[in-house]
Amino acid sequence: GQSTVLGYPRIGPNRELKRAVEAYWAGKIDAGALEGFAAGLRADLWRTLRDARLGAIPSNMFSYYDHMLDTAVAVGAVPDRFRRLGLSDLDTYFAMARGVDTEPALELTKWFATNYHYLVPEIDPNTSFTANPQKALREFAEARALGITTRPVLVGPATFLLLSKGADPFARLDDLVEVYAKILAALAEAGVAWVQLDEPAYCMNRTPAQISALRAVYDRLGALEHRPRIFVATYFGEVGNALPALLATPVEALGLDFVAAPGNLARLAGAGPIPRRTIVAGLVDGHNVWRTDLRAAASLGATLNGLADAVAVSTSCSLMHVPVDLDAEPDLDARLRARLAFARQKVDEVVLLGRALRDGIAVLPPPAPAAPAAWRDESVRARLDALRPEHTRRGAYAERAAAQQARLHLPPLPTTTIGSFPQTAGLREARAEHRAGRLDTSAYEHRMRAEIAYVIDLQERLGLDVLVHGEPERNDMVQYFGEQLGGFAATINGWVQSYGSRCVRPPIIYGDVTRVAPMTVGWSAYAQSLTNRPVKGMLTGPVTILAWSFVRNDQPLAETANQVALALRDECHDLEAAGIRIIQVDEPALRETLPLRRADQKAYLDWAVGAFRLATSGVADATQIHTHLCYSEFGEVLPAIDALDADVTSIEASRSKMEILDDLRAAGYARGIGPGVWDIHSPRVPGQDEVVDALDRAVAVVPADRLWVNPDCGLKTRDYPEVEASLTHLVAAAAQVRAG
Ligand code: THG
Ligand code: ZN
Repeated sequence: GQSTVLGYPRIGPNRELKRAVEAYWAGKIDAGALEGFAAGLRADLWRTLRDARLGAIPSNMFSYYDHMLDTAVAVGAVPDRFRRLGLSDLDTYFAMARGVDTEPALELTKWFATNYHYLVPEIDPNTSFTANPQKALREFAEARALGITTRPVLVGPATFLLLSKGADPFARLDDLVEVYAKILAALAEAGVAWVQLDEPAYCMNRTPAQISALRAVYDRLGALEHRPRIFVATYFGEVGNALPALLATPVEALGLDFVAAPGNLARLAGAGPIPRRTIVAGLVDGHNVWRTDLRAAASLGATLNGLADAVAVSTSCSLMHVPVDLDAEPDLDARLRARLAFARQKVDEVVLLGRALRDGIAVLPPPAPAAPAAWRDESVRARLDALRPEHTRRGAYAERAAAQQARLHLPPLPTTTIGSFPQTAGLREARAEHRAGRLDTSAYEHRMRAEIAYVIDLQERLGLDVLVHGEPERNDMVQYFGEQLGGFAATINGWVQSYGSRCVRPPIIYGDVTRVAPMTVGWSAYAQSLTNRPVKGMLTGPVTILAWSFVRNDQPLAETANQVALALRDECHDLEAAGIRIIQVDEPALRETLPLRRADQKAYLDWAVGAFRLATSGVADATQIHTHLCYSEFGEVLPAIDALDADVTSIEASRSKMEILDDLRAAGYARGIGPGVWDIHSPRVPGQDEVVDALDRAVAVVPADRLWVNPDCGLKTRDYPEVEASLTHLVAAAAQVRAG
């Protein structure tokens, strides 16, 4: 039985790569030191995989920043605006990733439905593709020097162009394939026996033209005289019509994800006999942290054995989406640990399954014990069973708006911020000292209250209408709730790459979700006690909490979402009772978990919207519900945004020049809206005139009594001088536009 993985975390067991790359950026180490360090990390990883007895070991999965960017460099797709800088190859690479003073970086966007972000290559009719296989060759040679023969991994040409931007990138496919042909020839020359080309973009709905283009690509590459054997990997969903297209080409191996898409089995069975081809079966979940049901996986493997000449066992996708090693979590509850597998443990599972396919299931260890009964909460389940439509419905918007205005007395074009204020080094240190037990709880609370008082006073001085407490007590908007909710576990070292050197530590939802105690009420009520102006309560919505956590796989996502929603509903009640008049429930991840296949999208949006409404509809008409969305293109989910039924929606808009307002109106949205008028992702302070321009464009579409004035995201990554200057301009601009 063959075994392999589609990829592995490159950050290192203790985020070593982050530290090295950031040290290089800070000028603390030179390029040679960084490269040597990276080579050491790669060598450690290959030895780990070899010692685990993994059958086929991948290479070229290392990246200083992002694998799409690496592929862009491998095919020469470096835009002129970066070439012109005249930097070294390494610095040109980092300039594309991070921008320089004179050139903004490539755009970052979501990698399918994961929490990873890739850099979007810029391709235009003049991009002159060239083959630069040096990175793949170098990694292959490094591993070979250790006695390990590896399989280089590249993003496939069709997916590469489908994920790029520019004037019709896909029209450049024929040119690009010639460059892949050169790369494959160079790899073959160096002794590479197998190459992996990833085509996950074919797990989404594709046009017949895109499907036939895929077939043409692999017919062409398959026909090369000197080439490695080709393994085309698909993952994150069902292959659909791409399956017959790929089976018609000469590629030697095809990867299918049987975790995200059990339907791939029926597809394969329906495809007729599959001679002279290896099916690489994604049986171990690369996108979640649970141990595999090895018996079920082995039995699926046996079924596949009957369908294809050869079957290899693999992960459903790269393991880069899970933390590196469960052994780094000695403090987790033993009953939970027994049910978990991180990347290192998943390699062992793949190896075992490969053995089971060859020698029979007797080699498999016993399954994990059943989940403890204490992880169930009957009262949460009873509440969900008793849910009725009225639990997700509020009064008519017109009446709500009147009741809210009678209580809030807001001017037209009310000004506010999204929630967080700068996370200063002092704040982070206070949180860390408290966690380490060196700062006692009362001293810690004293420190946080002082910060809240400072932020409230600052906002009053700046003249904002609706205030926030600034969230000094929060590390991350999901981690904070995960640490307090029952049924959630936090890791100490469970880092997963989010983008570049940045990582997150998603909590693990393992049991029924309960609100053990109020989570935010103390801080919000304290902030409200300092001012007569309304202070917004700040919560993270159920969809975002799920999207940024590892979720249970033993019940539908919708059920877990509703459990989280009930906890938030109770929190809303307590905030109201504490005198909070406005509650913001953020859903920045609403778009990112949208299923890849259109057929699955409606069901997702129905439960996602339902969970938000369950969380927010328990409040009085006079309590104003806000939501905030960011990080993505909202085109496909505009009707769902309307269906959230929030009284006010703030949304990232400053880069899209307010186009989102027309789009939302066209989708029927007719409640309060706060298009971001300051792009907080850049350190630039917007001038008053600039904000006035944006607002002038906005009032042309939205009546002034429904238009809010706010930045386009939280301010935690900015510093105080920028924030004070920008908010001064924002408040002055609102006053100028109000005065007409
Ligand atoms: N929280 C979570 N997931 C997210 C975001 C978030 N996914 C999408 C988007 N926001 C990703 N953005 C970031 C931004 C910053 C960082 C990570 C993801 C970051 N991380 C620190 C680092 O890597 O140094 C570690 C933070 C920590 O100490 O906890 O800066 O907001 N869940
Ligand atoms: Zn935001």
